[in-house]
Amino acid sequence: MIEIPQKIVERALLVALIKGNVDSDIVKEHLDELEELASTAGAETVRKIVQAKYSADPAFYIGKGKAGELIDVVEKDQIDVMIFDDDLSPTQVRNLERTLNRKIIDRSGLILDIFASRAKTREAKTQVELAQLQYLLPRLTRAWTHLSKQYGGIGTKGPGETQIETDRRIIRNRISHLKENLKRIESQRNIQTRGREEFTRICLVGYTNAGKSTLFNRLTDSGVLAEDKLFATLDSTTRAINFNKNSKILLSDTVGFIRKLPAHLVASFKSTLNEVRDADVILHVVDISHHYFEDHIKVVDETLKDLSSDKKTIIRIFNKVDILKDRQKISYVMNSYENGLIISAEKGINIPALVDKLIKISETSFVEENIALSLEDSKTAAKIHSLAEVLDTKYDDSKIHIKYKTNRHNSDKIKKMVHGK
Ligand SMILES: Nc1nc2c(ncn2[C@@H]2O[C@H](COP(=O)(O)OP(=O)(O)OP(=O)(O)O)[C@@H](O)[C@H]2O)c(=O)[nH]1
Ligand SMILES: [Mg+2]
Repeated sequence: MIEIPQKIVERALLVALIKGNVDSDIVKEHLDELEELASTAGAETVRKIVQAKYSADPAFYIGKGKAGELIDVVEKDQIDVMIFDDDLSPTQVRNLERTLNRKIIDRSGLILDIFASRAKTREAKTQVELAQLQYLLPRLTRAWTHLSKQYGGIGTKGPGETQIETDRRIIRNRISHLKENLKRIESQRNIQTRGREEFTRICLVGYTNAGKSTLFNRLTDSGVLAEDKLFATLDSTTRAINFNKNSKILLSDTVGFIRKLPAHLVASFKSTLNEVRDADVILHVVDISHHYFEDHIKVVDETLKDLSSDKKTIIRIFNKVDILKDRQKISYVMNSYENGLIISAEKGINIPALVDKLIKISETSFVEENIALSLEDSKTAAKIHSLAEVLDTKYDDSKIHIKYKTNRHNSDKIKKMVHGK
């Protein structure tokens, strides 16, 4: 008989602080989200603890007294790991680990772990490893400083320090190596996307699990992974859609957002997030059936601002209307949010209205323009050919007159090139 090893499910205790006047309902909702993240990472939540405190304790986060109280709890509930809804300092991690003798994970560490297990392509794997090492580096340093200060003495000087220095150097070298790799991958991507200038670029963004990939599949007939897990998508996928011959659209599906997305992740996912920056139009997918959907909207809006993409045309797509119980929300969002559409990507509800909207956008996002260049300026003429569909070229004694059609993004580029010099 073959014995199949069972997958070990870690038992988790989740911890959050209610700081100052923060609404306790919101903290509980954040803990529910942390539970989802924990389950995505493969842990079972056994208990959740909320501690009210004016501000976080610098040494123990929840306070030394509270940490002491938890010694019995983690023993009785056979807890393997404690997960905190905030980011912890290296000192806090060390103190908590010492007191409770359990693995201590913070929110960024958990999200990085999920990203690491989800990354499939070389690009995503490189991006995640880079973020993980950058997260690790200061922790390595500070944990050591802390240790040597507190204990000093034998074993904490000399060779020990050298070891840490070596580790840090190895990590730094690896970081620069990964950055180089990412640059190379990014330049390959730029080559691949050349020649697609006549398309209107539309990008799906939204809180994780809102239904972006499901909608992407519905609109493009693709089979990208869509599942009821956080961060199912890490890589962007782009497909052309031809609703009719005047509308040329490139639709991109990309990584989801979440509150407190670790800064290192956002930084190292720069090239993936370029899909958002380069888009002409953004479809912001919202799970309207979620109790806190408006908090999710805020998080996404803030992230778009960080990506300098909040001034683009944004259409809010309120998804999952098929499972919406509180029907009053429909009139509420229609009155509160301009440019919104209520759909179900899974059940296909209201998709034709969305398609109509996209066709209109892509038809009107093209402009026809004329430009006159000096006869010698063949460089700019060649550039126009690469950025636009050239409809007509005429020569007179002193000028080349080019009539072209392109999207607004490239039209701006061309005008800058011609008039800006
Ligand atoms: N009931 C219902 N479920 C939906 C709808 N759209 C998507 N879902 C479900 O919601 C879950 C998440 O869908 P995805 O399309 O993977 O969501 P996503 O936004 O791409 O998520 P990430 O890539 O993880 O950020 C899946 O289980 C889908 O089946 C919908 O209109 N109605
Ligand atoms: Mg997805």
